[in-house]
Amino acid sequence: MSLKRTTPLASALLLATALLSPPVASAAPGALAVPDISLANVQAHLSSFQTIANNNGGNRAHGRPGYRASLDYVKAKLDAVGYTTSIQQFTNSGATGYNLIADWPGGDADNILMLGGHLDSVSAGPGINDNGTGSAGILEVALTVARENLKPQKHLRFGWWGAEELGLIGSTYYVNQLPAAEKSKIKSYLNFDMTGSPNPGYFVYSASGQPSGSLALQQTLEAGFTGKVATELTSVGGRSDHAAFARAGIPVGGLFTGAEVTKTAAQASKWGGQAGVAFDRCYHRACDTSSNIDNTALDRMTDVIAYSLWTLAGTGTPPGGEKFTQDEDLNLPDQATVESSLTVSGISGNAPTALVLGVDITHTYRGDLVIDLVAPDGTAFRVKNSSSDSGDNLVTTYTVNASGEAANGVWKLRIRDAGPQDVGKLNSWYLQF
Ligand code: DPN
Ligand code: ZN
Ligand code: CA
Repeated sequence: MSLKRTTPLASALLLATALLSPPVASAAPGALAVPDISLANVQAHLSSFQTIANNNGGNRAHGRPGYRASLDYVKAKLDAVGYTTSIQQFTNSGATGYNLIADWPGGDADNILMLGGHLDSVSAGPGINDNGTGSAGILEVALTVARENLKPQKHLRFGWWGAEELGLIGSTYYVNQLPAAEKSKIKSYLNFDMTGSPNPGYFVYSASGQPSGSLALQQTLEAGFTGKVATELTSVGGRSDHAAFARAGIPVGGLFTGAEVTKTAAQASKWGGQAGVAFDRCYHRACDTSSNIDNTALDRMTDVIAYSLWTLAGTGTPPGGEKFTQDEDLNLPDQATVESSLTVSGISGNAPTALVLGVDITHTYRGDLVIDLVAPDGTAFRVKNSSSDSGDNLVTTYTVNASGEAANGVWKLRIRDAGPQDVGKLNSWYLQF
């Protein structure tokens, strides 16, 4: 939570403004139909992880043979369908650990969408829900990308992390060894850690629950459940592999079906299952086996992994749209609203469903900022609300469905500083059509 003080008057103003705010923009649905991911195939990966654990002393933990066997299984599947894979080695607690990185050839190398999850279990058990589920889910989504021969606008990368259970070791190693220029190419990271809990909840990582949480990613994930099941936001903080990405300033999001926390009566009436019982009673225990899975949750979660990828990857849209940049510096005074203009010309028709808005803001507390993109006709698209995110600068991109707006004309970035004390400066922003 924020340590900043908000006066009652400021709270009332914030609330009033929130009620009057335009709807928050979300990523546009992909032009291609999102495939239904085969539950049977995901289950087959889980049963392979179970067999690997059975044959290797009952676990798939860092430094144990069951981990490496799990990695070899995933790698072989990806290699067979055309991924470029690499094994990254690190040392922790006197044992060698491994990350598996898989790149789908093609797409914009400067605009990477990355999906990941940890592949290791605790040593107490086979780790089928934690995190065979996320590992198998992103594997089957990656295999579906290959099966459909998807040619997205963005470059797709997948990561299976080692030694998460020892303190997020593998993912932290990966992010820390990346040169700054490589880090900045990763525009979004989505994390999937526990997606088939036996007494499931449907949680989306809250954008305001951690540094670098992305409202656009949160909303895209939420949209994937529309018409299927209600979701709740959860503040996962630094409890899984998105943490290192977030620390590096990369926008993050993710899904979770719950671990040791108990399901409330309200959640049980909404989602079914048992109130007063943990989402996963076998969390970090020997009983986290193939039978410790709710298949409905696993199916829904995996389909939303696919939804997020197909929605965010820019499928079906021609690559390399024209980019317009406003480089003029603009001060962001305390508790004031400012606007910066950008003239767009020479584009025929309307803006795209996935108009990319890039912002580069220096600030001492970015949680203060409320940002709208205003179309030439005055329509405002909210891309960021104020939050308790105490991080400083805001260097990120948002995707706005602006297909109802003429592309040509004067666009504005409207920035309101909604919290006392902290101030900043807009360095630049751009629109890519
Ligand atoms: N990876 C587990 C942990 O670190 O405890 C489970 C978990 C994942 C918990 C995501 C919270 C959020
Ligand atoms: Zn986990
Ligand atoms: Ca302020």
